[in-house]
Amino acid sequence: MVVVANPPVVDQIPLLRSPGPRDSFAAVPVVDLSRPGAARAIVDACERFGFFKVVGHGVSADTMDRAESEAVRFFSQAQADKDRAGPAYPPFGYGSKRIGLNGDMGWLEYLLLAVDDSASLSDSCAAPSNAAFRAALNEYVAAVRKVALRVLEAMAEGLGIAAADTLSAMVTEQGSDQVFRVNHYPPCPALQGLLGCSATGFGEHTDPQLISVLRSNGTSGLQIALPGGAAAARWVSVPSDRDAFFVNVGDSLQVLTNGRFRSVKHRVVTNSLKSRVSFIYFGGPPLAQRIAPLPELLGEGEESLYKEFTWGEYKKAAYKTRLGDNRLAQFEKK
Ligand code: GA4
Repeated sequence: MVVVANPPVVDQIPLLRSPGPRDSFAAVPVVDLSRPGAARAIVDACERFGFFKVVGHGVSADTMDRAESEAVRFFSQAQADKDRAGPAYPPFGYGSKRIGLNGDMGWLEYLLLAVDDSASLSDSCAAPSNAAFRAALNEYVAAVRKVALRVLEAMAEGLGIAAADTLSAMVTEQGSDQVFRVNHYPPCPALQGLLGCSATGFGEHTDPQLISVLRSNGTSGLQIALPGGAAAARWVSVPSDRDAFFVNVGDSLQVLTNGRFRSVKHRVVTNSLKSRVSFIYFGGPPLAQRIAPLPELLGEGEESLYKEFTWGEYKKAAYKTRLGDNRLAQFEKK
């Protein structure tokens, strides 16, 4: 009898060219939230890249460090203990290597967690069960959410929208769909030095929500695609900064601004020597929220580039796609 073994998981993870010094995106826009002019700088960065770095945010290093060290402790447990906190699908908890429901794989393990209306991890998900880890994450989530709200308010201001809370209210309303993700990318020694390749940590994609706010432990790996116009997009590495946050514009915000802000394509490449730990807060609206260009942003005679949809419809459609698919395409008016 011939037994065909399943290929090892690592063989199912696509390879990427290892980033070199010349790929570094030194010109990443930096916005100091504590200074006047932040709103304009944010709008400019969202129009050019859909991505920027935030400093002057006021979140204490303690809050970040505590959450990070608890996360490191969680991921260093035996596999069987971590598996008890899963699976991530459905609905939330621990996952490893498999991303989404349609076959995407990455060299990572993660916790996918729901955030409730009061900005805490939702009680509906018991994982993680460790009280100190939960407390540290709750403190971090409350702080990062405030940063997200300040950023959304600054965006509205910079866009000249009269009601300052037009965007931020979408993620604070009752039933808003906020998700928190803790990612751990172990070093991937199997590929060290192999033809200049690294394993994909998290494959290229855009985020479906309004905005995502990311913080990592200082290990590089995040790359964004610079818009190339007619040419192919160029992937650049974002220099890591453990004291800063990085903000991605998501698909929903692209639609709300009728394409003025661009939802940024990004991915993570593994490091062959160091672990990367990242936290990402995803600000999404309630499921019933209609996602359509804000009337104030439409010029005279300007029409929406998109068909009408609700966040619930978009999310449902998103979970039928592969990570790298263009999820907005099916909602574009032809
Ligand atoms: C990308 C942004 C967030 O990480 C996420 C991801 C989600 C998942 O990991 O379950 C998705 C992905 C993300 C978009 C397309 C679908 C859904 C995996 C996937 C293949 C939590 C989210 O909201 O959308």
